Amino acid sequence: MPKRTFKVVLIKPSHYDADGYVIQWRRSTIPSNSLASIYGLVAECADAKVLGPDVDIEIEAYDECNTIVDVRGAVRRIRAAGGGFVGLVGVQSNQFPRALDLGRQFRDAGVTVVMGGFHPSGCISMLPELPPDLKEAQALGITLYAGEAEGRMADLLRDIDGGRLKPLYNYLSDMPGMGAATLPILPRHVVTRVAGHYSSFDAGRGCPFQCSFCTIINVQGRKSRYRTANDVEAIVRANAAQGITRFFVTDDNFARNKNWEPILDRLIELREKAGFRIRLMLQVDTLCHRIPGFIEKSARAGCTAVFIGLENINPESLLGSKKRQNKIWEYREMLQAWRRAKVLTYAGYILGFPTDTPESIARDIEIIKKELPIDLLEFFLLTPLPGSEDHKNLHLRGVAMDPDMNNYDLEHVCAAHPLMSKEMWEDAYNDAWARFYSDEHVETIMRRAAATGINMTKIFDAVTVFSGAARIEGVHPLQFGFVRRKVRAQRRPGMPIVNPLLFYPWRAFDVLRVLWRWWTLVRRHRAIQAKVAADPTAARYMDEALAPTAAGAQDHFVEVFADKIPKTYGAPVRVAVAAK
Ligand code: B12
Ligand code: SF4
Repeated sequence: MPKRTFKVVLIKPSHYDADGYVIQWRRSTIPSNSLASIYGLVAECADAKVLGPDVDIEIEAYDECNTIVDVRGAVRRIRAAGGGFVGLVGVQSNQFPRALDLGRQFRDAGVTVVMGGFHPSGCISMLPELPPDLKEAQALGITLYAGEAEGRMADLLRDIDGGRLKPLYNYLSDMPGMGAATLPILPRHVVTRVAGHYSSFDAGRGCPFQCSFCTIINVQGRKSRYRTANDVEAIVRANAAQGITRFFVTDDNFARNKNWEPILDRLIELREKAGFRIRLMLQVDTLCHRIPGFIEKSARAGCTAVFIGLENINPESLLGSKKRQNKIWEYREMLQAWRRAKVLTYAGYILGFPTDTPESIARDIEIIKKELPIDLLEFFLLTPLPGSEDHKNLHLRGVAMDPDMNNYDLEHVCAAHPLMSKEMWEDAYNDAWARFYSDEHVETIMRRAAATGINMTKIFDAVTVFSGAARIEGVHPLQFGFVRRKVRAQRRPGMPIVNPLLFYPWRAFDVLRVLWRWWTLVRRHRAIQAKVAADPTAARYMDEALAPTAAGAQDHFVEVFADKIPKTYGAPVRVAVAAK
């Protein structure tokens, strides 16, 4: 039987900056796990010859954050193969407009397009009907895929190949088990476009908590679904075979993965007995330090950095968003526990809860700087993300929200605030970055690192990126990369393609301006690092954040917020007394 090829082109779209250029870099800093998941699923179908013994399934994978997508080339290759499709992968709300623009170009060329990810899934899971933007996608002939694709990819490929593709696939009410789920994987040439050659996997999905700003629980559910230790080992071995041993574990809350211990034990075994040089970045909640052995085993398994959903220090804000599990009186102890394990802490901090004002935000950040031993703090604007309870409630009440999904990147104000105007809120966001990453506080961060044995090169790199990403590049550190690219012709539709004679001089100036600002920032941070290194007393540095809490004593900031902590809430007695 003559062979034929079915070409699958997977694209993880990026989104547009304020000038309408796609946010992309020579090297991105964080891998796309959605891309790895879908690649793994299609690769499995290719190996299993699900379209028949005579059909070779060929896959290309592109993360637009680190690769310029050649639409015409992809169309040519699909046509030359005689069949195939484009998968727009892991499309978040902020990436939806870009995904739609890419999808439109492929549809204009008559290519089949399927789009999945949190925007379609979140909207379909929470809203009474499809929002206009998803209807627009369908009108272009783009198929929407809501829910998870594990165990279902072969059916989709057969539908496409057999000309039976439906406009919508909705599996939201049927979450696949993760026990023997297909493993996420990307070929080495895709992984190496991420700085540090990090790959990723999700060791589980689902989170038991109920934060009202969160989309995850409504898309992936509140029940912990998890991979086995054997499967995690297989992921590590498959990557290690291509020379990749660094992983971002994308579980939103690895501490609530019911299988965390067997997984960590297996990784420890691979590191300590089989010599794998595994490095992990984990995401955890603020109660993880209470789980016996969790932090110690994470560190032994190779965890060098941890993202913590701190979100806020004001209990009123935390309660208002149903983040009841965050106990502020335990923050310092939890952060110190990670520090003892020599793991870098990144904490997410949300600005714009209903009682926030520019003054209260500034006050709270100063408190954090002084009292909490956080290495990197990253700021987000409270945003009604499609798929969250907050978004659903505003939508049902008919409250105005920004109609441009490109702005739902947690860096733009998308809805009104009761106490701050849009400008005040934006200023408070910009001020937060400047305030936390002031030279004075960068010195404190470095002194704390030197005194507690945290790797100084890592702290220098991380602090410099976090300090400069928002302020110099105008993007959140989670979207940051090295060497920004702006393609003249890839501008957001509706914005003019600039004449080359104007574009290239502007771009040259833009590059030089940004380089100069990075150069001055790096020099300042180098000088601070040298000052700390030259200080003979550096190892003995101590401050309020590093000091152990005396028995029965309460952190100053906990006393400040004592009246905001409900008496039934499990806070130590002193706080309740102070609240009277
Ligand atoms: C890892 C992660 C990142 C990583 C990598 C991105 C990625 N998608 O891999 C980084 C750090 C880059 C990132 C950045 C951001 N993120 Co993020 N991220 C995540 C996280 C924790 C895991 C993503 C993941 O791998 N999920 C597992 C995969 C397998 O699930 P999935 O993408 O839904 O894919 C499945 C299905 O949707 C479907 N599917 C998906 N695509 C396709 C395509 C086809 C063809 C088919 C058939 C099926 C299909 O099948 C897949 C397998 O089952 C999620 C939360 C979560 N639990 O998912 C947040 C999440 C996706 N991020 C979110 C946000 C807001 C952001 C940022 C804007 C935050 C910021 N200020 O920086 C930026 C966006 C910038 C950018 N350029 O990506 C939101 C998105 C919500 C929304 N409505 O848009 C989420 C849901 C978290 C939240 N706060 O609620 N993120
Ligand atoms: S703890 Fe994190 S993942 Fe869980 S509901 Fe809250 S924000 Fe979502």
